[in-house]
Amino acid sequence: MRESERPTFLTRRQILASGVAMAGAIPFLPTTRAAAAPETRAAKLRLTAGTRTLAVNGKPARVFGLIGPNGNPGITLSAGERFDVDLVNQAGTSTIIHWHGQLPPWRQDGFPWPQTPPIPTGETHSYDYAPIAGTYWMHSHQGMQEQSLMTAPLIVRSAEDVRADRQEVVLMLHDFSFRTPDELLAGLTKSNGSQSEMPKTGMDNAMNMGSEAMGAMNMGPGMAMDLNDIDYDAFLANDRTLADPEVVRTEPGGRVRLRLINAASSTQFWIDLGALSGTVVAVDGHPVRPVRGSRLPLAMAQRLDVLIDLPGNGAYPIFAQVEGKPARTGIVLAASGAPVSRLAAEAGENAPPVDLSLERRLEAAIPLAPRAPDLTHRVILAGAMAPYAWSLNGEYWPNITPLMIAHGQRVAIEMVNHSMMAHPMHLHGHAFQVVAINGAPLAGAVRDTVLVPPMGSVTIAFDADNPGRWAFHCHNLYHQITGMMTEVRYPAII
Ligand SMILES: [Cu+2]
Repeated sequence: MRESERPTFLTRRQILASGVAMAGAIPFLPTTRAAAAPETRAAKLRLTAGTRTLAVNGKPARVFGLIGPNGNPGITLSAGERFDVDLVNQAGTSTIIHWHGQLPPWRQDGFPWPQTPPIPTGETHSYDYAPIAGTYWMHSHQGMQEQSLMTAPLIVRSAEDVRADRQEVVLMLHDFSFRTPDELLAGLTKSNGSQSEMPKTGMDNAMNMGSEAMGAMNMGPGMAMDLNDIDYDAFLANDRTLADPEVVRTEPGGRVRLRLINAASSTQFWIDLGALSGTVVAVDGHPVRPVRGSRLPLAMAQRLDVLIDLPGNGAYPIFAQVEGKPARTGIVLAASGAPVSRLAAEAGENAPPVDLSLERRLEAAIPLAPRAPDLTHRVILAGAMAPYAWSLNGEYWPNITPLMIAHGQRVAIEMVNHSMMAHPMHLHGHAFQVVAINGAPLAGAVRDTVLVPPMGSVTIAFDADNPGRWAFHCHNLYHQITGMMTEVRYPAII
């Protein structure tokens, strides 16, 4: 029997009785102390896993949360600061938090291996490692808590960020349902064929698309891409919908570094800068050669750092539109005093499927040293909507055969997608470089999550420099939970 992964809902009356305001996100901890400057801080940073109440579509929703030392979601570290954190579990259930994209020793990675079990409620677990700078995030790796918003930004500022003196704006995306994750999963896995309530649409969702993914969709009779397994109730940007978006007041000069994080469990977005254009300078925290753009695909778990110089003292919405749908969410960048007009919750047309159009243009600012792989693992990605199950090399987690690698090796993993869904594949504990798409070599981005399109292939390479047990999985939570996860393991782990 699966433990319910969602805190129980409060009724509107209970919310009112509790005195909780109905608008916006309510951190569950009072702000009792400000974060001290790192050089004077004696104690570890405190991160609390707990529950909180959001207002979504005018209704209260009880969700999880990760609240940092200053009362806001997540953690922002100063340049050079260690990740020296006490994680306090006040969630009322056991949890374990993964520092997505960071490269700690494997026992601090926040994955529920037998050697590193989840933290029981009421207990505290300590972490201490040297973080890598960039836009990262944290999320539960326990059950499906991630869908119930046990997620938060993890921002590690660099000395260069400090020198650049740009206004830093974090935009974190979620998909939200009033149904529990268990209910959502049951809707996908019920095997009696009555999946009609699910928006599994193939060509329906794929209308009006001009992207390269059209090629994959025209593969023959009966073969259509699948998008958006779940019919969500809302899409959130910094915990809010477009009906009541966050308005970030921009500083004079309007020089912004936008840190975009797709923390959604099963949704991919197109970032739409509207009238603005921006310069992508990092993906998944790792710098790339600058690329200009105004519509940018963002697969699940990926991040983008975009520099934007606002052209005037106006108000500029930053949209994130769901692939295959008109639905969108977002925030507004607005100069002090600039009026903010109401924004339509839907775009005029469906967004195309998220694709590799940006990925092909990316080049790592700091690529891997040239070297032929010592070892290449080939991994077949497979599965289907009915029955709903997803596999790697025909195996379903936890019944898997680890991919063995050895310290010092240059390792390549060729991921070949035999399914009609795209899979955002994430490797723990290592940053990899994208070195081929559909067999064509490229010197692509260094990152931690890459999308493997339907019937396509992507090859990644990395240096095996972090011995341990590491999860390697699709970051669509429903694919992962139904099997699409394996282990990359070094021998002789202690
Ligand atoms: Cu997947």
